[in-house]
Amino acid sequence: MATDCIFCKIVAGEIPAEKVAETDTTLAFRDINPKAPLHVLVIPKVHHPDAASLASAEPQIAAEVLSQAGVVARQEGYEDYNLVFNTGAGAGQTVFHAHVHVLGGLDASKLFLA
Ligand code: DGP
Repeated sequence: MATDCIFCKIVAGEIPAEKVAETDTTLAFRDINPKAPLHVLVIPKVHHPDAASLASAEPQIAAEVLSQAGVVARQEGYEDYNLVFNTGAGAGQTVFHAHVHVLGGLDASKLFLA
């Protein structure tokens, strides 16, 4: 656990969150500031600063995070969804504990990359 990491505190139960799924190594909870009809964050319980760092250090857990993103989307009723990994402050990352945004219900025609 990293001190002063908000997501480590959610994992530890020190900060409440609306959890939607949990495995031994991952936690999924609703984003506090949703940007889509479905907006869930899937995080590893272990602290790494971003998704690529997690994948380099613990590829098995990175795979579990990705797998859980799909599980959560389908559980919430979305077969089609977007996964976003903001990496670095310049790219909008504000919490430096690896996480993937699971976004459902966005208008695909309005996406940056569409
Ligand atoms: P990012 O910009 O990729 O670092 O996204 C971090 C997300 O985390 C952002 O969409 C808001 C969300 N968030 C920040 N603090 C909390 C919190 O305390 N609880 C929950 N549920 N979400 C949080």
